[in-house]
Amino acid sequence: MTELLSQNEDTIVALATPPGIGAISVIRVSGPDSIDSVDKIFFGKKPLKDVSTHTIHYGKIIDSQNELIDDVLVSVFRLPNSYTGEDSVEISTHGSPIIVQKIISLLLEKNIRLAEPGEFTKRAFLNGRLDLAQAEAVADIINSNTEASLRGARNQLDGILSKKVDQLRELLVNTSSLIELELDFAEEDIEFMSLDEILTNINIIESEIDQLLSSYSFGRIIKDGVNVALVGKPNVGKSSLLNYLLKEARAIVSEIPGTTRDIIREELTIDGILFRLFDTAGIRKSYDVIEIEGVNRSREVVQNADIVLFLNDSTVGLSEDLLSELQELTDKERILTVANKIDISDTNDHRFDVRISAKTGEGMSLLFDAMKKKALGTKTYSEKSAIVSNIRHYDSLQKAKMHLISAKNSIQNRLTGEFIAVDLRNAENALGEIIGKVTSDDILNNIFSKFCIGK
Ligand SMILES: Nc1nc2c(ncn2[C@@H]2O[C@H](COP(=O)(O)OP(=O)(O)OP(=O)(O)O)[C@@H](O)[C@H]2O)c(=O)[nH]1
Ligand SMILES: [Mg+2]
Repeated sequence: MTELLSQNEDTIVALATPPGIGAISVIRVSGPDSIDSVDKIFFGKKPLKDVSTHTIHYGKIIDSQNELIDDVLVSVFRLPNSYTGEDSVEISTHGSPIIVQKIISLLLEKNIRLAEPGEFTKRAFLNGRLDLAQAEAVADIINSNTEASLRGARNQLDGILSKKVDQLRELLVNTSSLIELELDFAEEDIEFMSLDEILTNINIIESEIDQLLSSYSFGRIIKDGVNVALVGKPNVGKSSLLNYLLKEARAIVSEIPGTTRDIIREELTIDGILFRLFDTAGIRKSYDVIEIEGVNRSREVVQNADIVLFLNDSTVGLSEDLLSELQELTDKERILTVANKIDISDTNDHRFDVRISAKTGEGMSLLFDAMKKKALGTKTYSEKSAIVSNIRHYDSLQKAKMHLISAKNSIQNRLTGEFIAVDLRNAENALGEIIGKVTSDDILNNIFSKFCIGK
């Protein structure tokens, strides 16, 4: 498959570094004509066609009018050990958009076309350099903005999820092929695997899938961050807490209830995890149209939050009416009930999960611990655990699980091997979608169109 694809593909070019002015820019070329084409505009000690793979060469880029465009460094990668699995060249130029534009135009005249978004990585996938989950991890790595999200994406690029999925697929393949073999020998009445053994295998696979599914809430939080709604009655200190966490006077704080009207959104990283904080209007009955709109927005934020940080004034006590309203708006498990202003008067009401002072900072580390625990759950994952962080993978795992359940039903209902085998094959295909053993053009286009050009 590798050779065929490499020979049929066009040669593509794109700027791989961010557009604009920089110290250097890197232009990436990949495909069967890449070395020959660059040779037509590059003049160094020797032609690139004569250099070995993974070497760097100094030379000049000169156009057809003999004009010097730039002196550059060119890296040459020959198939199959390049990023894309094809012959590739990377041209490092001075970081001027004009130089980049001129060099790309010269290459476009040499039987090369502009790359589509993600096309280099798509070729890496098609040429077997990466599986699909790993290719998706490349995008996640580029987009990661916290240490935790980078670590998660790295784990996926290293193939930890892929390996797990592949193992499960293999176990399914083995099981279903034995059932199919048995069908071929139906006349002879030979049993290759007992129904009990089949059932045991299915149960093993199903419980592994369950584990992967349950890692999703963790994986998603690691990758995308946590939405935290700061809610409560007016004047309890929501904006004061936001300001304390951000270490700046971001939101207006006053002793007048109803100070905050609009949603204020800010990001905060705690221990490498991204928390997206939403300060909201204090929830109360109001006759002011603007405040009413603000309160409506507060409720919306609650519904979309992963954590609802329900702040109370400890000098007043827990707002029971608001707590029951919040419990109707969101899952009870998401609510963190917090007492604020303990510098004035502390409380021993055991219904508070945490007690803090947004003024003195007392209790903050306990608040952070509670937020992390709410966000990540109590289950811990090691660096080597397979973790699902992509909704596409999650959906495929659920599909696989559904087919396994259907296979178990077939066994229980004493249906013939054909039925069980079909369910197992379907489950196998669903798992295959994750790593790209089974894919459609739609899936691929959908994944790679989200990449940037040049990746
Ligand atoms: N002593 C003390 N005062 C606090 C604390 N937190 C907030 N305050 C005061 O409480 C008042 C209200 O604080 P805000 O942060 O504006 O309260 P809010 O919940 O954002 O109020 P709204 O935006 O009106 O809903 C201000 O006068 C703050 O200085 C605290 O921990 N201790
Ligand atoms: Mg406020």
